[in-house]
Amino acid sequence: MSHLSARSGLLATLALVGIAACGSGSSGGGAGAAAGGPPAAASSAPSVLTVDGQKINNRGQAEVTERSTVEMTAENFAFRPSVLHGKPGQKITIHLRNVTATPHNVTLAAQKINDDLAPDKAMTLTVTLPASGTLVFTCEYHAKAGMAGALTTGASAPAAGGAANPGGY
Ligand SMILES: [Cu+2]
Repeated sequence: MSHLSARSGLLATLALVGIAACGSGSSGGGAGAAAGGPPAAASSAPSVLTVDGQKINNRGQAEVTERSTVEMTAENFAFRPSVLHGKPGQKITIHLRNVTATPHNVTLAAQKINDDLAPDKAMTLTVTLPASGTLVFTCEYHAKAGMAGALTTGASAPAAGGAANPGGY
């Protein structure tokens, strides 16, 4: 994957694609942050972002400008939330929990991050938001399946471009 450079093209492609992997198997686990109410059953198709050629299964955006830490879960096959938006150059510590029975990974080559995450384990990693534009991270095992996320700054919030993200996270 050589497309990890910071760019501002996250809005370039916002496509709605049905994801076959969304079956009845994921119990959600009660990870806490999603206490907003039951998800709309049929009305909201999952959205998929594409940044620098990397497909991102979009499970919502978190605003982290006023925060130093954020909770994130690794699912099959997405990070939730998928997009972290904050200040240019801001450091943010991610508490990432793998809520699946599948090994996952976080790779952010530009920041020399390549960490595996075993099933039902959690880890902490600190990333730096880009000076401008958008930086993509992936699970190296499932990147082709769209298991990826983005760090973004500035006024162009990637998930806000279309009405494609009802309810958010
Ligand atoms: Cu994965």
